[in-house]
Amino acid sequence: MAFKFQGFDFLHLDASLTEDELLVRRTTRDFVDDHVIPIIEGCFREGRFPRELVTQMGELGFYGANLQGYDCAGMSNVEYGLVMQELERGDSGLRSFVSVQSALVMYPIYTFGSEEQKSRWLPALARGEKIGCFGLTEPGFGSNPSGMTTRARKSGDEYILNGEKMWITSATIADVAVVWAKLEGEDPESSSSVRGFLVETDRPGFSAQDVHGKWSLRASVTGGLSLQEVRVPEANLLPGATSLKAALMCLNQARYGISWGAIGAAMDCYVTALNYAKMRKQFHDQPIASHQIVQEKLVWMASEISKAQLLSLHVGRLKDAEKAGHQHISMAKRNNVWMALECARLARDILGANGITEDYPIMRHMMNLESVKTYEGTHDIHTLILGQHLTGIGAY
Ligand code: TGC
Ligand code: FAD
Repeated sequence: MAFKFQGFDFLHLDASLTEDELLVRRTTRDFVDDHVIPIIEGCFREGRFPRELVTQMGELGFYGANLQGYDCAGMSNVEYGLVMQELERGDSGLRSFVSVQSALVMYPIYTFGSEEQKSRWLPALARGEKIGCFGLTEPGFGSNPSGMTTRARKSGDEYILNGEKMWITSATIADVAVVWAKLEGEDPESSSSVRGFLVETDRPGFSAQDVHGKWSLRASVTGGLSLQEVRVPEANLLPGATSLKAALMCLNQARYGISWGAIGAAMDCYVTALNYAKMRKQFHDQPIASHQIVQEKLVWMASEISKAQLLSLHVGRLKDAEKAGHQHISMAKRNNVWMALECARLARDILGANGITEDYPIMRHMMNLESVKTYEGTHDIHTLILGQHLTGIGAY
């Protein structure tokens, strides 16, 4: 019988999940066991995004899962988080694809879009018939998107966009890009000059290029966007996105999902290391799990995973009650990704030489998590966001 992932629930948190939440997790876990695990090491090695899974993930309701209507699954935020957890147990790249489609493309259309934009794009994105990407980062502006140089110029009933975006997930496979740009004629120093646009990727002047040579997120497409005199009709402006704050609100959705996703990768590393430590024998024909230092590493992982589970579940419940602030989400993203990366390193250590091979998922998770630590606000930027919240003093 094929291996079925059992998860890790030291604190009996499953008892506080609803039947629906457990069902969503079971469905996603089965999907990952049956369709992701068998192919993902090969995809990672080949640097290939498993596009063949896109439609099936749409059928399972993964895209825009926590949005209501427009063919979206209407899940709670905790259910959505559990989907992200299970997907990232498979691979951070797959979770990234779903995160971007859901939190960074569908969420802004849902929240800031016109009724016409919602009807046109959301059902097709929910089914995976269309793919979206989110262009905020630029070659010169990553942690500080307010410095963006991409510009939008009003010309009659059109906007003309010029600029470069970099490190964009799904760039070269997207049908539509959510592009953030400053409106000419407004004060470029003010965050209220920022607007969001829906740009169909077949428009003249729009091009996308893959980033090659990544040693992380190899099963995910990452690229640059180039916009040269790209004309979009007025109707492509997201009417509710009237400042940088709108883009930052999208990031909250994605960061929340990442906080859950990181737990999935960490659990996979922990379970792999525990099983290996019980089986691998060194000195006196004893399993390495019998050595105190190995146990200390396993205990660290188990404790930190449990704390991360509590954190994300609580923030999820706050979010469902519309009480989650962006500072809560920053804490969850910062803590859980750091925790997962440390788990990957400890697990790799416990597996000794075997830990560096593709026979185990650990090295792949570790390399992926280096990106996850950087994107959606680096670990240190989240430190500064929290520091500002606690002290009232921005230290960027
Ligand atoms: P600042 O002056 O602090 O804020 C401007 C206004 O926005 C408010 N605000 C937020 N609102 C909602 N959510 C948030 N997270 C918010 N953060 C700030 C703020 O209160 C203010 O409101 P108001 O009413 O006073 O105008 O803005 P700043 O330009 O100084 O920015 C601060 C900073 C550093 C926190 C922000 O720039 C930042 O978060 N930088 C990190 C950039 C980042 O995370 N980029 C991610 C790009 S997308 C990506 O990586 C996708 S990866 C693929 C995947 O998800 O899988
Ligand atoms: P920088 O901002 O140059 O930071 C470099 C280092 O300096 C970091 O350690 C940082 O913490 C530190 N630093 C910066 N400022 C300060 C400060 N004030 N104080 C202390 N330390 C500081 N972006 C998108 O818009 N859409 C996407 O879909 C997307 N997908 C991505 C996919 C991948 C695989 C990756 C790697 C990135 C992706 N990004 C995307 C971009 C990502 O959001 C940025 O990489 C991230 O915001 C950091 O920006 P940067 O890489 O330019 O680093």
